[in-house]
Amino acid sequence: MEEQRERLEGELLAAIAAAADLRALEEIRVRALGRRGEVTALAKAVGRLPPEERRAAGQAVNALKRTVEEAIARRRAELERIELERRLARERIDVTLPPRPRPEGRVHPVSQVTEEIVAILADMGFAVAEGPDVEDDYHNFTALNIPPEHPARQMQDTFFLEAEEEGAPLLLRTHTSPVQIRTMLAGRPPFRIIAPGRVYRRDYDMTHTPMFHQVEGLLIDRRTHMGHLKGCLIDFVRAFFERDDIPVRFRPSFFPFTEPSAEMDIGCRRGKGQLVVGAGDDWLEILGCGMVHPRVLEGVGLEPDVWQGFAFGLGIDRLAMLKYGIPDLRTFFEGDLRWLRHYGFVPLDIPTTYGGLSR
Ligand code: 2NL
Repeated sequence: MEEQRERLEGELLAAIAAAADLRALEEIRVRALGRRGEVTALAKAVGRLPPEERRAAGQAVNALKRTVEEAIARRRAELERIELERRLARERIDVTLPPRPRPEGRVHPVSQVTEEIVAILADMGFAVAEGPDVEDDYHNFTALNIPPEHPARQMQDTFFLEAEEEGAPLLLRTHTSPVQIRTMLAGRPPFRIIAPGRVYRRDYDMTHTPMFHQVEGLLIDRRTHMGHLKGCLIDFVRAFFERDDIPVRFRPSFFPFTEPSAEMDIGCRRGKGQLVVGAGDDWLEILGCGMVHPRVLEGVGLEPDVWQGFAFGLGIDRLAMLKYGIPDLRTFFEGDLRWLRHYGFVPLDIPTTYGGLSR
């Protein structure tokens, strides 16, 4: 039996040393120390020896078991270390490699400029209001004191939908004023709202597209006067063009829904087919405005002796062309990705409250 033990020890230690990986080592462990393992069998055989031999033989088999267990534990630690080193070598990454380019969209100049305008006016306390693009005659015209014979109502300006029933056909809104009418009809004064959105007119050339974008503002409160209108709009254009020395002037004008009405110009310089805003001895019209007409106030149930207000309207697309030097309005809506890559903005370039960009 002693002979058998020595042979087994030699074989097992050699096999353990030669085990190439953890799985091979585990197989050896089961073959030696498992329930039907060779060392286990030897231990069982001790019980069948004559009593005087058992003690020495038992101690020898126990010693063999310990020797084999220790050899397996050492080999396991060694194999684990080798495996770890192999993985560290194999999985090494080169942190100096350039990142993979990710496809990234651009923000359309109209969206960018809308966000800039909204950010400035929201800072002054205006809330954004929205409404439907498909409107009716009352909200788009009548409530705004636009009489039936007014040229703005006629076929060449307005897109009318095919009438489904008798009566006035629905139409595509020609300005965002109906949003403000709806807001005033639904709520109670004071009001301080802006309505950005798409508007539609039958027109198409270098500077007109049948769909374009507008922001209108409306403020209704007690004892509101033209000084409030001027202060608000001067602050607005200076924040928008990011120049606080920009020259401004108000010229008398006419809109059916305001009285008095005005147009606001900013200083500019023209020459060699280019236009520089914010300086020079020439003027550029940028928005229309006025004090809300008493008939408009009465129409939405407000008493003109108690509540007054001012309103303004501006074209977003034209302001985008001016601020970012885009020459042809028609290119805005062609959906050309090369155009968008050139004129578009990096996402998350959020306008700040003072009118600039965050970078
Ligand atoms: C322009 C002129 C303007 C308004 C829009 C308005 C709205 C209500 C009542 C009174 Cl609900 N007025 N809006 C007022 C003055 C001018 O727009 O040239 N826009 C491009």
